[in-house]
Amino acid sequence: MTRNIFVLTGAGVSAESGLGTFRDKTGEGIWAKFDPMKLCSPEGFARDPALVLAFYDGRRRNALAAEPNAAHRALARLEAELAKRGGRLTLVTQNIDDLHERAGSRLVIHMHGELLKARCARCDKVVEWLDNLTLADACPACGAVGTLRPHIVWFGEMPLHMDEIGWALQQSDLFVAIGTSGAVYPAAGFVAEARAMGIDACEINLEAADNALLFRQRRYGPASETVPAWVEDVLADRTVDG
Ligand code: BV8
Repeated sequence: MTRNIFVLTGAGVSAESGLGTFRDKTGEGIWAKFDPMKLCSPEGFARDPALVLAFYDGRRRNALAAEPNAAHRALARLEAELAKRGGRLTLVTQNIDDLHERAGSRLVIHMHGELLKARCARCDKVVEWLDNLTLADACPACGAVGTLRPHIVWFGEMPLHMDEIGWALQQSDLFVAIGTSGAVYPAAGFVAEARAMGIDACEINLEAADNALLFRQRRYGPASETVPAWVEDVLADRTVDG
């Protein structure tokens, strides 16, 4: 029985909840419409903070209006069931929505930050933020005005919780990537790190990701179907051959 499972999720797990992905083949992805360097980088924020804040305001509203789907719920169930059996699910997400939490997952590591939080550039405090975020807003912790930014990791910035992630990966006996294109590092490199440590790897995606060849097990289809089926197989101990 696989007991310590490390799951990395990407935008594909939230796609059926109506939240956009970034790079899908149809060319409809977020980065096909918007320039990531203008909207998802510290340089872009310095150049035009109002534009970046408005971009994330729209995504925050969408995330708050979205509902978790069967894939989110299946991962919450897996976490609870593994804990009952003395195992552990480490859920690391590249996503900035809170759908994993709203589906019932208790331990979610947001390596690219969280849309529903803001961070003060003056006192570095992270605060919950559910409304639009503007330069006129004051930091609830230190009172400074105009120093709040989304608590999100932009390109060129250090992802969060990397030490905890590295430790959890080393302790796992299965690495599973769900709904991610394998295009953004260092997350895209986790599978190579797992394989180098002799940890088995499984890809669950709509279609093969850029780094698909590194996965021994592969399951393709919409996450709302493939993830619940995979969780059933894990809990019934039927996943040895992928
Ligand atoms: C950093 C912010 C230094 C929030 C994002 C090598 C090593 C290290 C860094 C680099 C490197 N090479 C290049 C870099 C720099 C850069 C990078 O990787 N650039 C890429 C473009 C080449 N990386 C960075 O800058 C990172 N920081 O490197 O710091 C460092 C170095 C080493 C160690 C530590 C630190 C910071 C990266 C974070 C940037 N922030 N987002 C936001 O606005 O959302 S990244 C952006 O892409 C997204 O936010 C998302 O988090 C991320 C990954 O995208 P995916 O989640 O995979 O989404 P995508 O659309 O691409 O794919 C969706 C998948 O779902 C597809 O496969 C699709 O088929 C599938 N799908 C669709 N529908 C469904 C489905 N699957 C199932 N069911 C469905 N229904």
